[in-house]
Amino acid sequence: MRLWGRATSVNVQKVLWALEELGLPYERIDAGGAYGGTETPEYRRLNPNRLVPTLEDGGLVLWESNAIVRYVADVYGRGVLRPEDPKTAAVADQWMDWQQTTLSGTMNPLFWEVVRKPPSQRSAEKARELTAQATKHLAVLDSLLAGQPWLAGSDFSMGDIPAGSMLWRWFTMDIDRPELPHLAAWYDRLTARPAYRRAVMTSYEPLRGKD
Ligand SMILES: N[C@@H](CCC(=O)N[C@@H](CS)C(=O)NCC(=O)O)C(=O)O
Repeated sequence: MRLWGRATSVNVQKVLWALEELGLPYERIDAGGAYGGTETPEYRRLNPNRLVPTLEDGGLVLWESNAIVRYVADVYGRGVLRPEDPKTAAVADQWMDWQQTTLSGTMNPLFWEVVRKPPSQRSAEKARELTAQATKHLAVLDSLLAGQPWLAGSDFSMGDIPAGSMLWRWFTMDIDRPELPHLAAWYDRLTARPAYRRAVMTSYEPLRGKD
């Protein structure tokens, strides 16, 4: 398998995490951000959006990080990342869509406000507003996790990967985080996974904006 995308991208990290969980061999090619490479005709043929990640596997070319995680889970991770029970798999799917349609809508702007913008362009008020919005979404996870260890139920699954990938930033960004004890306990469980540490818990200093 060949994966295009810089390792600092949260969307690339989802795929890396899934591959690492399953111990699959892969080659990663730096692309996007400071590495560029996404505007070439060759890359555009792979991914017309000119974004990362893109995965190539045996003639299949796939983009959209969550679709890639689903594919990897389906083909290489049945019963490990993709729950065997269709109802449990549907719940895992639900949380993956929720991350893409709901959580990332506030977490990405928050990361830009606090980390990616040069200090002179950051607004403390905007950061507080975005933190409050993200907290509302994360409180949904906190309530769920009061009664179960993982998003799809009793076992870790692909459903934990998209939202879980965003938690490293949430818990390390310079913001005033409210107490969400069950979310924090889930984060602790994630950080105990070697694949999470390798794929997600990496420095985002190269992304920090400077004046
Ligand atoms: N919905 C897409 C979003 C992809 C996306 O926005 N990727 C960002 C990195 S997280 C990107 O390629 N940005 C331009 C760049 O890094 O050059 C996915 O989940 O894969």
